[in-house]
Amino acid sequence: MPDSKVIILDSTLREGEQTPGVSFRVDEKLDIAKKLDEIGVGMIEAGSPIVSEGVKEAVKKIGKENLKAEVISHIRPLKNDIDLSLECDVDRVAIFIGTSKSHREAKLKMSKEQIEEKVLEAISYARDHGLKVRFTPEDATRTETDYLLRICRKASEAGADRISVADTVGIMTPNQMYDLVSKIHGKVKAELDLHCHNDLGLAVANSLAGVQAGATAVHTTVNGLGERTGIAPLSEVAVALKVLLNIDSGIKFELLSELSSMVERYSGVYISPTTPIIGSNAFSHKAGIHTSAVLVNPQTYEAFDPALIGRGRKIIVDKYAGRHAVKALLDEMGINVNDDQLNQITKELKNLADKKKRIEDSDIIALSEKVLGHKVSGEAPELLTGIVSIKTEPHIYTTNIIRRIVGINGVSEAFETSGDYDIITYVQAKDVAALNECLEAIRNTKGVEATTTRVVLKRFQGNGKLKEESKKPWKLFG
Ligand code: HCA
Ligand code: CU
Repeated sequence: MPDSKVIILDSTLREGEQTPGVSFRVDEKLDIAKKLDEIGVGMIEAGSPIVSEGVKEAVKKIGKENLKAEVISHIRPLKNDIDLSLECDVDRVAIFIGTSKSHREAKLKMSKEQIEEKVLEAISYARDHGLKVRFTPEDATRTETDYLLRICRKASEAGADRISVADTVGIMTPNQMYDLVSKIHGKVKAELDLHCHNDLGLAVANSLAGVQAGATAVHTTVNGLGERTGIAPLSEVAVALKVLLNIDSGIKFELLSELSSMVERYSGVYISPTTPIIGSNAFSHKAGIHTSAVLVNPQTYEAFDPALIGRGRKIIVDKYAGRHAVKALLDEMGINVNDDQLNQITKELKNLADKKKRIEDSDIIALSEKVLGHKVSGEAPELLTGIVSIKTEPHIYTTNIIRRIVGINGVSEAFETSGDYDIITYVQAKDVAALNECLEAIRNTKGVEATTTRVVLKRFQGNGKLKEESKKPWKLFG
């Protein structure tokens, strides 16, 4: 386990697979586990082997992979579940059982004492067989505090070196979480985990409050997957810990987007552009007042520097754009204008944007040529061209996927094709970073299963006699 102040436990493979509609294949689980290990997660909750043969196989494969991260199976306090975990070569079992009144009475039909006995028995059995143990009082945040403290203390004394404070239905406020974790922290020797559900959108805030009260691990899933509205997303917890509390969780931030895309593809659950940290809009600035300030000092409208996670900022130029943003874009394109010309271009741009959904670089060039009265294309920076071959998921219509892809900035043309790949697109970008951003957007498109990209080094043209239109993809603008 990395020597970090707060450990991230990722449960994409267990809690995440409890998301409605999500089921990972064994090879996908192995891919995700390896990526989680690479990104620096300290503990991986790989699944509950009792669920199915497939889950068991995945836990076993991950258990035998020799990852740096601790591999955990999530189980009931039953001898059989522990035996299965032993077969899977996991490092630790997480033994969970409901402790709140409603869980005791409606679900388990067991008394407080019976639950306690079962838990302690299971902990001893697991410890006797060389397993590390975490104990999770499920629905801890709705469990009577005195009983919660008692069962946690006894579990800790029996050999559970971690206890998970499970906010199973996400009903805590950060202040309440802080108070509860402080109480347990003061009375129990075991290290504390936080497992915060997001039913009221407070999972990240509650996790941070729990850390401030002394917890040393936070449970997350990639993209916030999980039962109902999921649990705290890995990227948000890791970056918020660093940016707001200056706490290192050992996570390599620059890999967050890649991991998120992988899990989007394997889960079929796609994040919104407004998702913090990894959403496509996270560092875009649109309103004129914002962009002009950001161009002088990005701090004015950014919570943190996007470079922290290996991303760049984006200035959106459309009807909300002011002169500064337009000037910055024109500068980037190598188009020189005086003040009057800039005003005129900005005005015409706003008119155009009232009619057109998306403003492309080609629109800016056309407007500039109109206002300046001469060709500017020659002054535009040379573009990188990529040819992207795309495999799509069989259950989504290719045409629907193409429609989404042609809307991506930088995609100049797309073809539905026969053969190995279903779609071929040409993409053009001003530099490698922009090309990557475009490729990432393609990979993140719903229905895209896999992509292969070739960057064009040299270009040769045929005589073009039969196919006049074949020149089009290579025309840089318009
Ligand atoms: C569940 C239980 C759990 C357990 C959390 C934990 C919860 O969904 O079956 O073990 O830390 O939310 O209580 O995910
Ligand atoms: Cu949960």
